[in-house]
Amino acid sequence: MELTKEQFIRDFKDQLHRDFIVKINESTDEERFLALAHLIKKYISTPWLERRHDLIEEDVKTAYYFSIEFLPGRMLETNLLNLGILDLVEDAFKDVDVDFSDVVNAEKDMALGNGGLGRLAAAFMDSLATIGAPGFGNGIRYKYGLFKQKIVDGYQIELPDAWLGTDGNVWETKKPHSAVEVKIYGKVYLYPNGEGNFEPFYEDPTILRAVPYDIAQIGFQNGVVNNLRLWDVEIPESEEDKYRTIEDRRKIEDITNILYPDDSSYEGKSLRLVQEYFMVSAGLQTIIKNYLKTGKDLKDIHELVAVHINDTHPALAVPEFMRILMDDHGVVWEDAWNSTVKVMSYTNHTILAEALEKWDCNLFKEILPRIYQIVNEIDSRYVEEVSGKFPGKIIENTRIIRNEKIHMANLSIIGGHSVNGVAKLHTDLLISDVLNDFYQIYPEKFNNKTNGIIVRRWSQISNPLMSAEIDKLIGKEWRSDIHQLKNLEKFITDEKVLNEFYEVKKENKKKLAAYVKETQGIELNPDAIFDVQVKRLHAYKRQLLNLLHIIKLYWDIKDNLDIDMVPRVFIFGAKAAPGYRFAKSVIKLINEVANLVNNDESLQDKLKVVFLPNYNVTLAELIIPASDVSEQISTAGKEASGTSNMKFMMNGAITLATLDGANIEIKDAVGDDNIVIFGMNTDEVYDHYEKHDYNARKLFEENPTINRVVKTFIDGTIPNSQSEGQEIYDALIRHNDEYFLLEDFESYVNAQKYINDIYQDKIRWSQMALNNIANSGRFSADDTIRLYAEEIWNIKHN
Ligand code: H2P
Repeated sequence: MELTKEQFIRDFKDQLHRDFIVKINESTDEERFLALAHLIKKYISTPWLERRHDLIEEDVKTAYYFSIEFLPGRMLETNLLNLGILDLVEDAFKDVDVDFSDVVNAEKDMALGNGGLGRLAAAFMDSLATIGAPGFGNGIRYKYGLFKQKIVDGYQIELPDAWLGTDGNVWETKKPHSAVEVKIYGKVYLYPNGEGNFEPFYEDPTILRAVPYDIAQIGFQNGVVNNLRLWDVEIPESEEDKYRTIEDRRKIEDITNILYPDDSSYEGKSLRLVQEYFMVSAGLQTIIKNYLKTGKDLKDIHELVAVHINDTHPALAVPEFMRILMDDHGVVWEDAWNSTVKVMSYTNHTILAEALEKWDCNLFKEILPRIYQIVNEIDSRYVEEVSGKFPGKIIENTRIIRNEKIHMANLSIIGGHSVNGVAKLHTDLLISDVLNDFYQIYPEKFNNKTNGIIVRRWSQISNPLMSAEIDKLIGKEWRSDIHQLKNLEKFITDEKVLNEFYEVKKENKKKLAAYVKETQGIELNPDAIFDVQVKRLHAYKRQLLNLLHIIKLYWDIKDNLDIDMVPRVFIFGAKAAPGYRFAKSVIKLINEVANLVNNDESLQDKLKVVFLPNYNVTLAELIIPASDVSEQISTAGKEASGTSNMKFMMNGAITLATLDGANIEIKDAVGDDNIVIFGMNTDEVYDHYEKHDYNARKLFEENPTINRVVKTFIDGTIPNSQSEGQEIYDALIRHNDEYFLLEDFESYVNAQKYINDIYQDKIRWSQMALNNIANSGRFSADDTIRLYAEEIWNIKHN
């Protein structure tokens, strides 16, 4: 946008004055942040408004991305960068003597997500706007984001993340006039309406008011502003008499209170299903209402509307779309179904059975009586359509209702025209294994879309030092055309350049070390290798394998205090789901091993272990630029894609990885010499499954290193963790090590030794790092989303 520094300073002072009646030098950082955010909203209000109107008026096909998670983190810098005024504002703040980074730090993380899934959804919002595609988000405005993690005595403690504070989210705009009603519970009766359709009659439903809050999604320096719409629940005025006590009201308000309510109880399960339906119904009603403004026939809606089901949580979009078309607008089943399948598409994000949602029919029927009828009908028509054409077993495996459960992935696949995995290997596994039955029926629906990242955020915003270095070498065009990073390859033998990149990394390490010192009181040596694993804590991601290796190093040093090794700092960041006991035990053990190691002077600082609490997007922005080694060590076949792996490589960390998810594509991008691969591949893992021949106890008994390391969990070496140590020992030995840590252990240790060796050759290491940076452009989410736009949604982009 066109703006001078002087004009900006005037606008900003004005905004502060009007919002808070303060002068700039008396204002707090929070006031400054809020005023700046308000000013940004003012700058974009016209394109934001026009965008919506233009799309409706000009009959432009629009994609709607439905996701139960959106994880943008802080938005200030991204918004300024995308508006093209980040440098200008930083500069202006210097002129008025305000520390810009303090203003940035006044923003709370918007953490309406768990990990990669939600972060990807937020990235796609940015990319959609950046490629100028009409793509809007739909989600839930949770009052509490993902819990805030504290570590007390080594244990994870979960505190509510009241990110909205008392004044709400500064980026959002409440749109009460666009509220819609959503019906749940009650009974439903169908009366034939004489036109081949039914008129439903609802008896005693619970009626919810869904109120949208819109958040602008600003494209990168292109004037486009898309919309992310998050839905909040309220009690409709007409229903107020029904809710006389605070307790009654709370039951309704709870619906949008928290992300992923604990679903171990019936109430928790019900709440989750209500959340899913609430978001989907409110979103779809609005989409259809807007479509009708074009004056076109509803049976052609697929020509202007695409709806994306991000993971199975929004799968109710399929029957809800049918319901609205049929019940509210009288479209007959066949036409409604034809449109629904053309409108819907679905992304699968995991092959883990636990994450493929299934709902108990009784619970489903109770909460969503009309939707249940429709799902039933979809299911029986499906069976009718495929029977005789495919073996009974395949039909049984793919139908929606089976064993009194509703299979949401099956609903998404049958009810849509596209199913995609999120990395090549993952899609191959869906096709060959997990969804093979479906593949036989609908091969044309399957496609791959390897994940991507917002390259601007993970370089220009989070790593300004590296970005400046790149500018010096190849000019600034890479900032808007990431593929130009490839030009860095020219410098791969230039020792001066390599040294400079090494120094940049060291500066970033010092910055992280300062944070660790300040928050944890642990001193880190910036010449040590910073070896990092940050991601959701889950057994398949194998943080425990990392810990086994740390224990091995601990014993190696204790055995030989003169051991020749580059000092190593292991850094972890990970939240464990509140009900996930094993994951919490791993956190406890990492922390206790950290205590043991960090306080043992005999190790002479050769080994340090840091667990950074409350890992989130903001912390990632500090950690990733400071990392030397990127731990991507999941059991082959289990990590659908991974996206932190892409962020690390872009920041010049060397990937230490199994052949899993997008690691394989990173290897293809950088070449075998610039990545360190270890462990079993997917075929070998599957071979164990087939032959049932894995024997962890044997490895434990026959391999002295494994034996010693694993026994460390139960022999008292690690203090204060007897029961957790026993639990981990049991998981590995008594329960036969589900994720093959012990089988991959040797190979992992060797890979780590190799890392230790090459790090000593500074030039070689820096070459590898530079190669990674130069080849990271292919993981841009802008490119990924272009493929979604072209191959799945058929929407236009620039
Ligand atoms: C999940 C997968 C990742 C994938 C991401 C986005 C569910 O994220 O496990 O492999 O990259 O979706 O597609 P996560 O584990 O980080 O919660």
